[in-house]
Amino acid sequence: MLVSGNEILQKAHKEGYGVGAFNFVNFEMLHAIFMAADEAKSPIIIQASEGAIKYLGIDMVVGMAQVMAKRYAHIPVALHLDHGTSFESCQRAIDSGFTSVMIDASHHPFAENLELTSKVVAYAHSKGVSVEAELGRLMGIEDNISVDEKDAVLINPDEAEEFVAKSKVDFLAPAIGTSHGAFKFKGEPKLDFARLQEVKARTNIPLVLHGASAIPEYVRESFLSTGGDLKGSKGVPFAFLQEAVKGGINKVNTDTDLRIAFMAQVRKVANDDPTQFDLRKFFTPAMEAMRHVISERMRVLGSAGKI
Ligand code: TD4
Ligand code: CA
Ligand code: ZN
Repeated sequence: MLVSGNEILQKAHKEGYGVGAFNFVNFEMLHAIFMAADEAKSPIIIQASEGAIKYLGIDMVVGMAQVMAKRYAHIPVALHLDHGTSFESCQRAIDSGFTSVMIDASHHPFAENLELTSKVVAYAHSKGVSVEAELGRLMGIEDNISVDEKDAVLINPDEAEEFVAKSKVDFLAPAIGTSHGAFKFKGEPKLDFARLQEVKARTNIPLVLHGASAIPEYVRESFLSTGGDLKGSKGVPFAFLQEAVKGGINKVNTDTDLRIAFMAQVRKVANDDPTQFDLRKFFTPAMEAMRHVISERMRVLGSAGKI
């Protein structure tokens, strides 16, 4: 049975470890996540973006998640809406069987973000569903943040304290310098850990790291060696992920690493045998590579062995 996000993240918050929140867009990704959780004995959050919901249909997203949760009944798992853009989107997810939602209104002014988040919290909590909100902005690679600009883009700890107290939100995603995708940093990786610690101290709730893919060297290499192009790519190093967990991060959003690991194997099979067209011959090694990346991440974040 799917459990609420709170059930998984309150424990992680108290015991000081990070739980991977892995995105899926098909059965193969979902299966790889569960196989990894089973192997590493780790709780999981499985999440779908609005794009994934559009691609699969919301009934398929929830249906597959429920079947897998039942098949792996010993694994604590929450189904989370990633980057919900409106009250209606969150409401639809909740009514369809999601057990956790994110309302992402961080591009709105503080007061509007607070108002919209509070509205989602009221509805979600009446149904036993947990809510994540975001403060600050994820930085893109083009943004060369100067010291002055930093306070305008990254989370403000005073605001975080007020936001959490007033909205009663369950989890908060603080912008501390990550961005989505494969191109996270222009120069050396840099995150604002001091700001993170301040936000944790002021809010004392589970915090969420978006844009947390690491692009480990062997994953990059698996893609490059099949003729793939990842020029300029840079992820969040494992040591930074661990520092972030120490600083109070408990939910670690990971998608790009899974996509790259999976597609590298699809490319490899296509290169190795141009006559191959049995889908299973592509997807079996792809799932296997993804499973490996995920179970390794569970050990890095400290969620391995927690069930
Ligand atoms: O929230 N996420 C996942 C974003 C998924 C986007 O899905 P669509 O393409 O359907 O919009 C993350 O924070 C993942 O960060 P990562 O570092 O893995 O890119
Ligand atoms: Ca946002
Ligand atoms: Zn995200």
